[in-house]
Amino acid sequence: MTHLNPDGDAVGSQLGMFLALAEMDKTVWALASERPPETYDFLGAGRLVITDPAEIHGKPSWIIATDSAEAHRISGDISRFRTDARLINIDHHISNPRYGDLNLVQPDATSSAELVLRVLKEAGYTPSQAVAKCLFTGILTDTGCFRFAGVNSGTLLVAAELLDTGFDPSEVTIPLYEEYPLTRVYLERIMLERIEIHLEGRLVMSTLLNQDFAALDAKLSETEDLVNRLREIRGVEVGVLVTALPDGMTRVSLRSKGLVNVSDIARSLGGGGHRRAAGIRTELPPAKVKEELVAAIGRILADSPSEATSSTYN
Ligand SMILES: [Mn+2]
Repeated sequence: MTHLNPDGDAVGSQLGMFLALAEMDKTVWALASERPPETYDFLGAGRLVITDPAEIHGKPSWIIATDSAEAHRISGDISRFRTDARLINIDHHISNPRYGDLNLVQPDATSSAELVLRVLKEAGYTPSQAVAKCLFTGILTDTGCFRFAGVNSGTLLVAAELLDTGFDPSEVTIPLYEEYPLTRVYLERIMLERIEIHLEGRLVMSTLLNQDFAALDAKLSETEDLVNRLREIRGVEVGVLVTALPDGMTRVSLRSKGLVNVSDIARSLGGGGHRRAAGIRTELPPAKVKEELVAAIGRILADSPSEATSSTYN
């Protein structure tokens, strides 16, 4: 299992664990409420993900959730198995309440994929190329290709170990970063056009509306990591992308350079995540969410004035 609206680490961790267990001759299913986004078709194994729990025969004795910060964020209906199976929670979100019967929650790991590899190795498993590609995908996407805070020599050593299985890394990097669909570029253009500068340039927000996706025939999954473009602006402490979803809910993606702990802010509005990357799904309308965020982030930044804010923006 992994989380709803899966990102690269979610898909990579789930498929990596799934393929490895299959290679170890375990009876295993990969279940989710939806197939992984097309972006990850290059991993191949995505087509093995089932969406109907009725396809699972017998009584699984274990459920493994990877990269899911909370039990209710797990994608796919596990309720019918929950009484017989024990739940293993493998994750690196600091907000994870350790909802499993067994928990491997390590907030200092830069990806869940790294933790999946650690568990598999403990079990005596040596990664195949197929599994290594899945886990490498998780590491690349959750570290912004080794750029984000938290990356250390350990991260690179894990990546090196995966590459030593012999796959060509361009099989991962090209589909992930060199082949964006045009619709994503258009979404990015809309996001950039709608930039709102707050708190003297230290908070940048933008909004995508349901109509934008309809007009472009774009998918929500195509916005993955677009919000990073907002954080990477000089002087910005927090970048926020607010997306109005078709079901009337509002999705908020927050990225921080580190001064503001966006995991705390997300939690105060019913979400969760990491210090520098967090998300919220809320019933509040976009305008209201933005108002709350300006207030909350403004309170934090008021305590840490920056010298650089006086003249850059007005
Ligand atoms: Mn992750």
